[in-house]
Amino acid sequence: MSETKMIAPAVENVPWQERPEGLKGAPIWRYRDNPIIGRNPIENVARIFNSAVMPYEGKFIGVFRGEQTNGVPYIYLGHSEDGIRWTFDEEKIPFEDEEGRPFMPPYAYDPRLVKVEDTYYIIWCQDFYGASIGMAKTTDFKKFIRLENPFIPYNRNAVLFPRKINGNFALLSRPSDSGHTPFGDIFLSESPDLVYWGKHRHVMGKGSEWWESVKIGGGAAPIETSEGWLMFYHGVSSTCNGFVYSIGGAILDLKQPSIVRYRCENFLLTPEEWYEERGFVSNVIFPCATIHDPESGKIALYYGAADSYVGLAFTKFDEIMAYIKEHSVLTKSDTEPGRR
Ligand code: BMA
Repeated sequence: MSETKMIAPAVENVPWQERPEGLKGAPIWRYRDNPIIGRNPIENVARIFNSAVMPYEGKFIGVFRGEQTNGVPYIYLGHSEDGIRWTFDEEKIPFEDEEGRPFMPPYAYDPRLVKVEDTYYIIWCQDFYGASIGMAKTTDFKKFIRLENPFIPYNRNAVLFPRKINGNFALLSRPSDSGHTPFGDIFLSESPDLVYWGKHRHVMGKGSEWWESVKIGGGAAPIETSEGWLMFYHGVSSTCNGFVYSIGGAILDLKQPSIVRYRCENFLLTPEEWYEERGFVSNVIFPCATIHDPESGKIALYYGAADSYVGLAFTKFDEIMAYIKEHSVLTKSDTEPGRR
């Protein structure tokens, strides 16, 4: 066993399948019966993808991007006994504002779900005179209180760290434009109260390797380890048939996460299966959450596939850390604190 430790609450029932024989490349493998969520999962929702899940009261809970039959995405709550078979509420999440009035953004997509101290936070992309980050909190998954938007437009792909760092909440985000952004780096912002955000830092830019040469964006909430924050993110390359989204891995400095300690030059997973290569937007895999256990080292990674399905993949903590470190290539901007 390596000396590196995962620092997280124990989750004994992480969804799991053993590594298949003959696996090549990065030590990460797909669930054999993927996709775990197929088309038309509930009335008026054509596709669920790019969604985030968490352990909750011995079972699992999640926030799901449901593309309604009118094409507009919104966020739905889902429940699961085993993290694999999910049932969904038929109604959209009923957010309210801090004064108790109902709040329903015109659209909401790519939700993440992160527990910080005793509160669960949902972070997503919504309209704020352009695409921007929305945020809400809940303690019981019944009452959802929408918070101030952290940033002005345009920004997508935000995810909180699962604990405060140096006394502040820490949020990764990807400034963008209002379209299918052909650029994008990951930034870090801090807040003492989730209202005022600052101390913005550049974390990492698009990669020098071709699979992430157009843009990158945050994915699952970073996992704390004794060697830094393990981050699964997405990287995009451009082809004559459009963008291809793959999953990458990096390890950020524990105390100053705007410094990248290790960044894997190879993708960890790239579209290969029918449900990743064929769909509403083909050749997209988009990580949004992990369920992980420090005792067993099991990590289950949830990702959207082809903007149509949810896929599940597995890896072992020691193996993925070793692979990222062994194949790490850092650029100058990775190793800077990211303040100019
Ligand atoms: C990005 C986001 C994601 C989506 C991806 C591929 O810009 O909108 O929700 O999965 O494009 O279409």
